Parts: sequence; C-alpha cells; structure tokens
Amino acid sequence: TETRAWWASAVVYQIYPRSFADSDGDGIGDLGGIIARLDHLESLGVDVVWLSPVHRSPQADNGYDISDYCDIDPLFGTLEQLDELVAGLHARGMKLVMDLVVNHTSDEHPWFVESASSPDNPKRDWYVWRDAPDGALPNNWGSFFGGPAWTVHQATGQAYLHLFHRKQPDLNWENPEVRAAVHAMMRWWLDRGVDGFRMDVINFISKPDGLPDAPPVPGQEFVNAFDLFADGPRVHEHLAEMTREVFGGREGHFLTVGEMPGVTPERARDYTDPARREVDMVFQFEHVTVDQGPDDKFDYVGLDLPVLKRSLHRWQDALADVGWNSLYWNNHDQPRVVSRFGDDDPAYWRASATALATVLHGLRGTPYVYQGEELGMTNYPFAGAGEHRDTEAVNYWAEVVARGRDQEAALTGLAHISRDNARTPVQWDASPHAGFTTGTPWLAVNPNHTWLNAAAQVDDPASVFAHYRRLIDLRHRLPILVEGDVTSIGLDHPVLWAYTRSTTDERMLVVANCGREPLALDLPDWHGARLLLGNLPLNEPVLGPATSTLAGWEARIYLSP
Ligand code: ISL
Repeated sequence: TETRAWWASAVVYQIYPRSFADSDGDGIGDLGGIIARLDHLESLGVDVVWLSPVHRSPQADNGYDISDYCDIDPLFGTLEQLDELVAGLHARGMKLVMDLVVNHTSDEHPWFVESASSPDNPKRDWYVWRDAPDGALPNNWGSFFGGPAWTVHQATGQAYLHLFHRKQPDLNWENPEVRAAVHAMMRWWLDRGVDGFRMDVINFISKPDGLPDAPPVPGQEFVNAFDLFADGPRVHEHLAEMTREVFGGREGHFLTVGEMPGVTPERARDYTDPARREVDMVFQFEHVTVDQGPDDKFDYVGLDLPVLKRSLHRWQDALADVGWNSLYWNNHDQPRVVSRFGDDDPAYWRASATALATVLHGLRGTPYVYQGEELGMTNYPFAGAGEHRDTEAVNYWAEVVARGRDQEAALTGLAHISRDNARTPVQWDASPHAGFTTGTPWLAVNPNHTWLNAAAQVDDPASVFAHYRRLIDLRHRLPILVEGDVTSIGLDHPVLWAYTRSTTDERMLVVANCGREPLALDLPDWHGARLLLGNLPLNEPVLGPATSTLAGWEARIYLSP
C-alpha cells in the first residue's frame, strides 16, 4: 500500500498579512504582528502557514502585484523578520508556505520596466506585447477587475496583456528565460528555508496560440475569456518542468498547491496525479460559486444546499483514487462562510460556524483555515458602496453607475460577495480596534468584535476556536479521516448534510443539520454508534436505537461500534 505524503494529514492556516496583526501602529498588519501571534497558531494546532504576499509591491492588488520577488515590502517588515518567522514556525513544528504570484508581475517590476522601455529590449518578449494599430486592441478579452485585458503603452504603441489590473502585466511563459528566472527565484526561497508554495492562478500561465477572440457576449465589449486561457495548452508541461527544476527530486518535503479558477475535477485529477509531479493539490472554485447567478460575480442568488453538497461530493468522488483535494470555505477572496452558507444571527452563529467546519473537516483532503474563520468571523455590515476598498469592488461599482445598471442589486451583491468581507482585521479582543492595531486600521474592524474575538474564545471549551482545535486534533489522530473512503447520504435533502468515511476496519458518520429547525435523524445502520465529536453541549453520546433529533445547526461525528 502507498504511504501518504505528510501534507495528507496536515491542516493549513492562511494569513493575509495586511489584516492579521499590526505591530508598528500604521494600521496595516505586518510580519512583526504575525511573529507576536505564533502562540495562537500553535494553540489551534495547525501544521502549515500559507502567507499571502509580503514581497515588495506597489499594492495595487494588496501585494498580488509584486515588484521584487526577493525582498519584503517595508509595509510588512524585512527579510530578517521573514527569516525570524520561518525559524519561529519551525521551532513550533510548523511550516511556512509562500505565495507564488508568477502569472503576472507588477508593472513596476524591473523586468517589466525594461520590457516596456523599447520593442528591441532583450526583455520585450518576457511579457505579452501585441500591435495595437490606432489603439485597436489585440482581442476582446476582459480583465477580471473590469475593462479590457490590454493596455496600450503610449511610448511604443503596443499593448500588453493583463488578465487582472493594468498594474499586473502577464508574464510570457512561452519564453524559456522567464521560466528559468521563476525557477531560480523559487529555489532562492527554498534555500531560505520555506516549505512550499501556493501558486496564484497558476492554471492561467499558458495562453492559447494566437490569442484568439472569445465568443462575443451581447452587450459586452470585453469578454471573460476564461475558457481560452484557463488550463492552456502547455500548462501541464510548465508545471512538470517547474517540479524538476525547482525541487529536483526533493518535492516530497514541500507542499505545493495550485490556485486554479475554473478547473474541472477531471483536470484536477491530472494536475494532482502524483505520477505526473505537477502540484500536490489545487484550489478549485466550484463550491464557492454556487450562490452566484449567470450575470457576473456579484449576481447573488443565495444558497441551495443540495447544489453545494453535490458540488463538494462530486470533487470527493472524482479525486477518490487519483489525486488529492484541498478543502476550504474561505480565503482572502471569499466572503465569510458563516454569513455565506451558515447563519450569522447571534442565536445560530456559533452552531452554524462549527457545523460548517465539521462537514468540511470531515471530508477527504487537506483542510485550509483562513484567518478569523477559527473564530467564526462574519461578513462586514456594509452600508454603501463607499465602504468597499477592494479594487474589484470599486471598479465594479463604477461600471454599474456608468452603465445605469440596477444599483440596489449591485449593492446587495457587493455586500454578500465582496472580497473586503474577508479582509477586515482579525478580531483579537474587545478593545476599540479589536487589538489589531494601535493606529487606524486600513479597513474598518467589524463592529461585532466587542463579543466576537479571540480573547473571548481561546479558553472557552464551547467556542468556535475550541471546535476547530478539536477538528484539527482529530485529523492528526485518526487515520480514517485521512484515508477513509467518502460516501454521501441523501444529497438531495434540503437541510441534512450526511456522509460516511470508511476503511477496511472502521466506519465514521458525519451529520449536520444545516438549518434552524430541529431535524429527525434515522439512520438504522448507525444505531449504537459512539459520538466522537459534536458541536453542541447536548449532543447524544450514542446514536439511536430510538430516532434521534438534531437541533438547529447541530453537527456530530460518530464512529461505528
Ligand atoms: O476574486 C476573484 C475575482 O473575481 C477571483 O477570480 C480571483 O481573482 C481569482 O481567484 C484569482 O485570485 C488570485 O489572483 C488575483 C488576486 O487578486 C487574488 O487575490 C488572488 O487570490 C490576481 O493575482
């Protein structure tokens, strides 16, 4: 039988440094703040920290626009502090995974500055430049952040491609010098002691030959050309080459996770097939789009639970034999799960946060916890468009206004889906800025920090934090959580989420009532099963034989007798 890689039983914690903890009073989180909070991570019990970008950056997209891959932005601290963070994590038995943003750089990266300087510059071909006669753009692709994916550079008359912000020009991965430069940079980080990479939009790096137009969409000048550049023609080749060049046979020591918007389960199987040596796991997006309608990202339609269950279980099934899933509810681009798929009414907040944690952590894959999720942090009560800070939200609102679209619907969509929901400061305590900073926070602290904060939870065995700690501990202790096959039960049920895990000698049952009303539970096969973990004080220790009732948002994990 195969031996699982170390990361199969690991839990990863994501830090978005700008919003985690501020040590110097400038209102922006930094490395000093993280170093001072390592006890929090150790007490939670996570194995790995994934750190969103701290590299030098003009911050057009909060650090996902990097101008120097081998230095730390002064906003966040110094390379010495990064070393200190690595050492501090290693001393506590934790690892550090860096963000790798190499689909694009900042337009202020010296590579792009050179590339833009003239059509004959040796680095011209490091980016994607095309003629733009009389300003006519090379194709109809739209940027993720609104407007065209091309900007005409006045000095040379050519346009450069940027799938995201105009300050995030796409690198040309067709050029072997670009690939070699990225590999060298990655080796430099490994030499510094980091333990892997989370690879930003890594399935966008291989653009289709000829950069063809996307099929036109009526009423849209620029089209999301997703289907053309996601999982492009040479992406598998590039990833396999990266593994060879960077990890050189030592890949098993590290963790690589590729962020892959639009990836299908079938393709994810290929990306994560260990025999292909591309990436260990991917971040897929299917389950975090189930509440979005066809119009655009902010077309909020609400949750239909069976759709969410079917999606996650389809992924469980697809990667059951080959490949590996990552499991996440949240990251810095997603609204807070307790508000999104749970119930953030104070009466149900704690139960729903812990129920959702239970169903996710019971699945097969590597769980990711996004900062504040372990406290049950909620969406921010946005009262108007002026409160959004994210470039995506700001541009979207400008477009809604310019085109005279439905403002009421747009505000609802922004409030539910905006990335700013994830980016409000971590709530450490009940003090005025939640213990995040002594200065003025760059983004408003959620007013509910007066009762929802770490200080109120870490020593309370009934807290959301304590429940996450127990789930993480279970994953470390029970091989069935790592290995066990997953079988869903009643996927069409509107509020019950149930599935089993099984190995040759053990069976586990995970059940959750994803609603406020009590729910009768009758699973005859499981009568006599022993409660392993529950999220409410009143969980029944043994299931059945009489019909059992799950309270609103109650979740339980049972082991078979
Ligand atoms: O939130 C999104 C825009 O609608 C997502 O599509 C997001 O842009 C996509 O998941 C890629 O995200 C990553 O790359 C972006 C960066 O803005 C995100 O923060 C990052 O996670 C560009 O680097």
